[in-house]
Amino acid sequence: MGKNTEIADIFERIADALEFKGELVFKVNAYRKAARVLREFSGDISAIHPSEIEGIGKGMVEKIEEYLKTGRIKKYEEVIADIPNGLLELLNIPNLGPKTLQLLHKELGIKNITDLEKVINDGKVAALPGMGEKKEENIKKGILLYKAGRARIPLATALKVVREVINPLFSITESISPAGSLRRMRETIGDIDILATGEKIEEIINAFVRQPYVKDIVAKGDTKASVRISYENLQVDLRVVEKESWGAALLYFTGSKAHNIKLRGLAKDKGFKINEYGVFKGAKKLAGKTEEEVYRVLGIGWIPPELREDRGEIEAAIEGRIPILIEQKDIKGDLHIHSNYSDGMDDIEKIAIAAEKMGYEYIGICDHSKTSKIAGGLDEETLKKRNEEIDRVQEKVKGIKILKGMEVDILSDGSLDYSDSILEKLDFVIAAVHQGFTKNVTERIKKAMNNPFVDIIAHPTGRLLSGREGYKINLEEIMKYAAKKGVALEINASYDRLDLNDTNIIKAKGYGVKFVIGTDAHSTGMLEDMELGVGTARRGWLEEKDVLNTYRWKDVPLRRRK
Ligand code: DGT
Ligand code: CA
Ligand code: CA
Repeated sequence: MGKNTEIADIFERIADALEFKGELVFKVNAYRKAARVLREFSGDISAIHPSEIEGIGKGMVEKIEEYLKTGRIKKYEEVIADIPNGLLELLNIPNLGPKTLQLLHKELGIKNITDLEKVINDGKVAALPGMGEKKEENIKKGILLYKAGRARIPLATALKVVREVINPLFSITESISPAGSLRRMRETIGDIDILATGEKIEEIINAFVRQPYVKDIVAKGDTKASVRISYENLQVDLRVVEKESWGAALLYFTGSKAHNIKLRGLAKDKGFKINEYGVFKGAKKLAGKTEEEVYRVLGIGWIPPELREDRGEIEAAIEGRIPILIEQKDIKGDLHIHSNYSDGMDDIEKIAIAAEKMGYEYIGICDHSKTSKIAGGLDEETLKKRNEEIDRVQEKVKGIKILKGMEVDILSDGSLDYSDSILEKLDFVIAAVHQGFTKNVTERIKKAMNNPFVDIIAHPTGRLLSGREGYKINLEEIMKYAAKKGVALEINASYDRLDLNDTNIIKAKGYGVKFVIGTDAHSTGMLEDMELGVGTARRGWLEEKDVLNTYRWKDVPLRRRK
């Protein structure tokens, strides 16, 4: 929401426009990279000289200065001058690249999604040179994914926003908390719900709607308000409730709806009534001040929000078997971090220092292997150099153990991208599918698991929240095989992945699978995605012992140690 994000957005749009126009890849990427650096940068960009930010080139510095001075970037206005409004937005549709978009625009005159849907339904796209039925079908699928994705925002974005909204209200409220799907840590969020309590209700509501990032006030009453904020046009709802009903209201507005309905049934069986004000027997209020109190009068213990999906949690609570869920503080290390030896932005020393500050005991530097050329994959020679660099940094940074890992490609025949003699020497290996998403993927992953030096399978389904369906696989077969071979499955915590997701984690745990939560960080800022992975693991009912990177390094039960 700050200037950094505004400039990053413009840089992204310049990159889209250049790509649409068929500009050289390195020029396009320069803007994308600068956008990424700006998003990661946590300071106030107007307070420093932009050239002080690492990774921002001279040309970009000039454009940032221009924006800070004039509020615009001329280059942006130039490149979009001859592109119709809204056309570039279509580049967010999966399976629709800039070249195809250019073709559809030129030949069929499409300017927006409605045009696009129409020409597809009329079969005009398949008839274009170089297109065909299959490509048309893929774009059609992409539109569906795009529409489904647009309606909801990623958890990571919602968490960032809710913190900015809540922080300025802390001092004037007695309690304030996210509610709804955000508190339950769902992977995507429809709208953001916030609940507060405090003496000065009017002051709280007024402070909320007067925040600088509020674009529109959608509704404003005595105890609640809804606003649209400038960031991604999101809607945020705030309700202020009486102290006496804080727990009942928090429970009600956290949901899920299915969980609430089950609870209502439980209350009814006892002859009680439950609503957002409390639990009542006739006119007598039995509970409402805290969530614990509400659950207690219903005869059960407190249920963590991440479990409240009516997936058996109420039955489990009745029988006293709600698990003690894994927490962020249980995590002893992050085993999936890319350094600048492959496609990460930061050097090993910077990563080690950042991770040490987070309180980790160890980290696994995990770069791409040689076949992943676009991702800067390491050949054997470079891998050797990187490992020597790790030894050098380890001499300097002593408070954290730096492990030599690799994210090794599973090739089209299921073999691995390095020989066993190299894999054996690494501290651990994560195997990953990065190409051939539809070709024999189940068999390839199983074959990779036959290699005794494969400890972990990365992002097992390959789906992206922003709209990529993932590999064509039989996931259950992979889960069973992983359990049999003692290979851990990753919970990739990267904001766009969350893979495995909650429901797959529950299934995998049922087969006896163990897990590793890794951020797949490509910069030190992204190490914080661990929170998303832990939230997802909690939604998957995982306990500390289910997750290998909660162990001290010497005790981590890696497959190669068995
Ligand atoms: P979202 O926003 O689509 O990601 O999902 P939620 O779960 O945040 O849903 P939302 O914002 O519509 O409502 C927030 C909570 O309020 C929801 O989780 C449960 C509660 N709630 C809303 N409507 C109803 C309802 O009709 N009955 C009951 N029992 N609870 C409701
Ligand atoms: Ca909501
Ligand atoms: Ca809502």
